[in-house]
Amino acid sequence: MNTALVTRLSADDLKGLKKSLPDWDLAAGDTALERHLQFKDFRAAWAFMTEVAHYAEAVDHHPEWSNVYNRVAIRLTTHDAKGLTEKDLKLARFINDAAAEHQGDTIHAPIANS
Ligand code: H2B
Repeated sequence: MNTALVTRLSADDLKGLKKSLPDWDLAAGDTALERHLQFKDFRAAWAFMTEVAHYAEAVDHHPEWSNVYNRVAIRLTTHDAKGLTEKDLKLARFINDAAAEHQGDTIHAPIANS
């Protein structure tokens, strides 16, 4: 296992996240990142999720997420490290690219299935 990847991010790393990942919010006592997205319709949301799912499976790092029609709520954390690691940042960047490709907009909702 690549230990550098499972080392939790430092307090300084966390401070930089507002700038490097502006669409994401720190959650769960700084142990997770969250992003809420809205797509044109279910088809677009599902296409986005499919792309992310294939990537997650390939890198063996999986999002906690839920979907209601055109909305997707995503939480990233590294279970093995009980907090945020580089793996979450990498997945967040991939998700940002996939969301842009599928025209997802950031929404501010407590949870997608509320
Ligand atoms: N995903 C996430 N988000 N965190 C993990 O710690 C994790 C994972 N661990 N996907 C992986 C799978 C682990 O359970 C397997 C055995 O490698």
